[in-house]
Parts: sequence; C-alpha cells; structure tokens
Amino acid sequence: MRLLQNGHLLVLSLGGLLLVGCIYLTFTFSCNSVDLQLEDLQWYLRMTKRKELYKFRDLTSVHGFLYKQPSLLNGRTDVVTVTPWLAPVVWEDTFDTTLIDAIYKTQNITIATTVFALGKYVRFLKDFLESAEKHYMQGYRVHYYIFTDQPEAVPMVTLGANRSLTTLKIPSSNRWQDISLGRMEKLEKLIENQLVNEVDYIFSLDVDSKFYGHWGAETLGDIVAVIHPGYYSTTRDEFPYERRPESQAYIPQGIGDYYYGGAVIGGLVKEVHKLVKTCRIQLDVDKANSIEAAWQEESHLNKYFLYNKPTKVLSAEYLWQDFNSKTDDIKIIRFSQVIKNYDEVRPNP
Ligand code: UD2
Repeated sequence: MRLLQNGHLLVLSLGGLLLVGCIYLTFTFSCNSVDLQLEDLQWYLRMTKRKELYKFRDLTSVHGFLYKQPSLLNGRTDVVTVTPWLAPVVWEDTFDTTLIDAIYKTQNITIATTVFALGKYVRFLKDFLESAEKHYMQGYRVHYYIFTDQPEAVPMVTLGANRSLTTLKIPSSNRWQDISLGRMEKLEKLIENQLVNEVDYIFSLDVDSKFYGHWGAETLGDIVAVIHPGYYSTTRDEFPYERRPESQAYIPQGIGDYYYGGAVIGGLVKEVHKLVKTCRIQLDVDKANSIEAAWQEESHLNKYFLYNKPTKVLSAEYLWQDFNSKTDDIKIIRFSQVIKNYDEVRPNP
C-alpha cells in the first residue's frame, strides 16, 4: 500500500514536472515569436560569434610608451567635458592623440564610413573625400561606402594605404526629406548584409561637408553622437525636437539633454545597428500615421539618444557650419557643413 502510494507520488511528481516544462516551453516560444523575430535571432547569433567585438572596450596601452603626464587639476574649464551620465564630451585639449593612437592602432580596426550622395549632392563628394583623405582617421583602415544614384559621377580620388571605397547604387527620390529619412533603412540593411562581418566601427556622415582638421580615433566609442552647432548654447525648450505627441519622435517640453546633429552617427557596428533599426521602425510607424517629424530622421535620432544615452559625445568642433563664425570655445573646426543653395541643390523646396 505504502509502495503504491510512493509510486503514485512519483508518477504525480513526474507528471507535474512535465506539465511545468510544457508550460515553460510554450511560454518561451510564444514570447520569442512576439519579441524576437527569427531575423533578430540570426543576427544575435552572428554577433555573438564575433567575440572579438568586446576586445575594443579594453583600452590596452603599450608597455613603456612615453607621453605627457595627464593632470587631474588642470584642463579645459571653459567648456563641459563630461555629460551627467559620465560620457566624455570630446573637445580640443581633452585628449592626447599620441596616447589614443598607441591604444587604438594595436586593435587592427576597420572603420566603415557611409555617405549618401543622391541627385545634385554628388557634387559634394570630391571635397568630402579629398579632405577626408587629409584629416579623417589617418593611419586607420577606412572603407568608404558611397550610396548614390549616379555611380559614374563618383570622383576618382586617390586613397591612402588601407583605404578603400565601394559605390552602392540606389534610386534617388524627388523629395529631399525622403532621401534624408531613407538613410536609416539603408544603413540597417548594409550592416546586416555586409558590415557585420567586415568592420568594427561605423560612421555615417553628411556629404555636404568638409574636413578642416584632425578627426581621429578619439571619436571612437560604443555609440557616438555629435552636438548640433546651432544649439550648443541654447536651453532645452528651444531645441527643435519634434513636439507633436502623434509622432514617435515626440519629446515634451522640459526634458532633453542636448540637441544632436543628424550629420554624424557613429559607434560599434552592433550599437549603430540597434540605433538605425529602432529609428527605422519609428519612422515606419510615423509614415503609417501620415506624420513626418520636424527634422526627419534627426528628430528620431534625438529621441533615441534621449533614452539610450551616447557613450561619447563629440563637441561642435566635429560638426560646424561654414556660415557660422568661430566662437572662442571652438579651438579647432574639424568637420563642417559647406554653404549650399538649398533651393538649387534639393529636388524639391
Ligand atoms: C540637417 C542635418 C542632416 C539631416 C537633415 C534632416 C546637420 C548638420 N544636418 O541638414 O544630417 O538630419 O537635417 O532634415 O545636422 N541628401 C542627398 N541628396 C539630396 C538631399 C540630401 O544625397 O537631394 C543626403 C546628403 O548626404 C545630405 C543628407 O542627405 O548630406 C542630409 O540632407 P541635407 O544636408 O540637405 O539636410 P540639412 O542641411 O537640412
């Protein structure tokens, strides 16, 4: 009798375990099918295979390398060099290029650099590329990806050692807003289809711009934003964030850190993928609701960075505008938007 009771108990326990297991599996699979699409899963597996991705977070320095002693008492006092969430804000005199290079050059990294040059914007490519070859990531492996509707118009610019260029043909649009907005989706696909296995970092840059000074590995970080030069001394309520609650880019008055420019997005390929995918999804929702954010993808970018703080912030030295005169706190202009006749270069007003 006692044996029979023990047997029942055993059967009941096993049955219970089986039931719990089934419930767990059903729950897990149904959750996955909602939250984790198959493509996300495949993407995750591909990324985790790249274990070396995480080595970039180690800032290993070379033994015996000599450089100027860093000070804890003397430094820039005219500008803020760290955000309230402790991400560095990169200004001249906040970093030592020789030390930065000693750290990053041992990492054997490749930096993808994407630009879009559609319609009349192909005219900006020559100055962009020639100036990049003088100032941008010198000594590092750089692969430019040029998205254009006119591959034949991509200028022949002599590239330095370890620098390469791929032209990717895409259709243009008769609305400049769509060109600017469409960059998120194109970057998402490029990263997924190609860059994930080929490069370590990526920068997406506006083509109607030129490099005037050093832009190096001090700009590398997990996820990197740039301060928009037009708003670095204004209050958050003056930022041109999207203010309509109907848009996915909505940021109410009274909140916000900085106003970031859409002309520069950078970071580890995995982190930039997360950013562009999130923004693309939000843009799709807005499109379905027939709403376009005030500053297109820049508005969505600002929303993203409000809730996913950048790990490095580039000061306005890294995104100036040629029509602005230099201010005292900007000791060097490194990258700047050239003056353009909007009515003449854009396909629509
Ligand atoms: C701002 C942003 C820009 C983007 C835009 C969104 C800065 C300095 N600039 O500049 O990054 O967020 O607002 O409204 O932060 N393009 C073409 N062909 C065209 C039109 C655009 O290739 O006919 C590409 C090109 O790479 C260009 C980029 O889209 O650099 C942004 O367009 P824009 O420079 O005309 O935008 P803008 O000046 O309003």
